[in-house]
Amino acid sequence: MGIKGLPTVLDAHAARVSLASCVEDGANARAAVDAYSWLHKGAFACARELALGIAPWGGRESPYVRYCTHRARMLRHHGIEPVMVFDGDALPAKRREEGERRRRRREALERGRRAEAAGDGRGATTHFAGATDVTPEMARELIVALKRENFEYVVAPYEADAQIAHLARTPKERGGVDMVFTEDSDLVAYGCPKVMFKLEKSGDARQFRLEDMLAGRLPAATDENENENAENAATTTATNGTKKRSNGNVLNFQGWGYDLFLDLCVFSGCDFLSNIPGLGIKKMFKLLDKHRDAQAVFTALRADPKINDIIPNGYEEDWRKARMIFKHAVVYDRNSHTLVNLSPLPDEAVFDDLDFLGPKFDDGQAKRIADGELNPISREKFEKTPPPKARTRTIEPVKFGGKRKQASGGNAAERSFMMNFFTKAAKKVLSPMKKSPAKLPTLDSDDDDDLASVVLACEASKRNASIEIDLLESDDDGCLPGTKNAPPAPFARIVPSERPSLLKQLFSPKRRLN
Ligand code: D5M
Ligand code: MN
Repeated sequence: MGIKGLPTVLDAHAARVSLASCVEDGANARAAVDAYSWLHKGAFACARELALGIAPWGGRESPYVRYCTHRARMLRHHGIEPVMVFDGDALPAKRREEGERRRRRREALERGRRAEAAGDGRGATTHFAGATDVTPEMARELIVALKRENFEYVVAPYEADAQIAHLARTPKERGGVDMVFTEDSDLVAYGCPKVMFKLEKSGDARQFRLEDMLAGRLPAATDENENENAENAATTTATNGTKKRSNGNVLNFQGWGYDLFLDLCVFSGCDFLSNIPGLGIKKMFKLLDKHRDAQAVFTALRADPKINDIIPNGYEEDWRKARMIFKHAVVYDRNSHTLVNLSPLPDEAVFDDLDFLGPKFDDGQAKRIADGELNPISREKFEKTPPPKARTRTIEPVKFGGKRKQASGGNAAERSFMMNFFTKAAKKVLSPMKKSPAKLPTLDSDDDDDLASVVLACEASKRNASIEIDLLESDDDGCLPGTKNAPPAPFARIVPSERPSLLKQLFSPKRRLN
């Protein structure tokens, strides 16, 4: 997934921000969300149920739908209107990658089943997480839920990444967006100017700006960023003007343009083309930084007999095609209701057949796909999904980190933990509707897709321990109907029979601070 080695490079150029702080001009911010990246996160936590084909949530909203709608509401709460963007059909160039992913999922499922049969709950859950697949039917379930709350969405004809890049290039008054939420480094390769990674339930995320990276600017040093980027200190200049020491781990893109950066992405290895064996992002960065021209780099590589021998047949042509996908993939334009290229094709036709960009098809059909009416792969009408059963409790308005500003001291992870604790504690007092026994504030990982918590949940269910469901700081009592005392529960955490002190939990050295 994504560009090989790029996430580490980007992370050094990203800064931790709160959602509240990244809304410029006060209001009306819009963000495209890579819906499958959220669906994957939501699905991880019920990976075992999905793998075994069981759905303890019955006819009610699934955990992955609830995960996504909760996050969408969180963005809306902070003044960022999300546009959920779904993947469509696979591009021909991605078939190899998709086949590889299918094989890995099948193997993980097999290993999970074996572990389950051997009574290894922890191992099984880990493997099942690796087997998690998100299907168009799951996406459709989410679309139905999004419609109910008037969230915008669009299903791409092909890659959601290109569709998101299209939204990022569209003027806001015509439905464009200011930023993008994803976990996929491809979005940067597609040229999205502002990409938010690692959105946490606290409302913090890691913000990356392409323009800053290409200007050789690092985000301003704060305690948090210092910690997070410590290993990546570099010769780049921080936005606050301070020089950073180089240890060679940060790539300084000063003087690079987007086109050269895209050359690097394609050379480094992407979903459409593997890298030349032995030549990863750092080596290719050095070569491109020296020659500043992809053709000159090809010439240099071919001039070395050892490298020349290992360059796969047809590599240059495949490289050009892969690069063209990032610039000219076929996307759906919601204004003209037609399929268009992400950016206009060059005047002189480079290839006779441009189907590798995504074969164009009937605009009317593309619209019905975009609207979530047709399955984007089979192009058949989706079966009607029955509405989820009504909840039994009054839904309280969701509060997202409402007390955040009052927090002081500690780093963001500690603060967000404390905020989670306080919002939960406050909910307990303010919510007389709650029938469940008072809950122990659990140690929330900032990263709620943390596999460890999934493993923990599975362990709990195996041991028939009592389970506290921590479904994304859910908007009702957090329990999936019918799951009280009933394992296995998605997003569950163990409520230990012996309550460790809160302070002990908070300052435990085992607690990972992001
Ligand atoms: O991936 C589509 C989206 O789905 C992208 O946001 C990443 C996410 N994805 C895909 N596979 C996985 C796994 N195995 N884990 C977590 N997230 C995943 P794309 O690479 O664009 O096809
Ligand atoms: Mn991608």
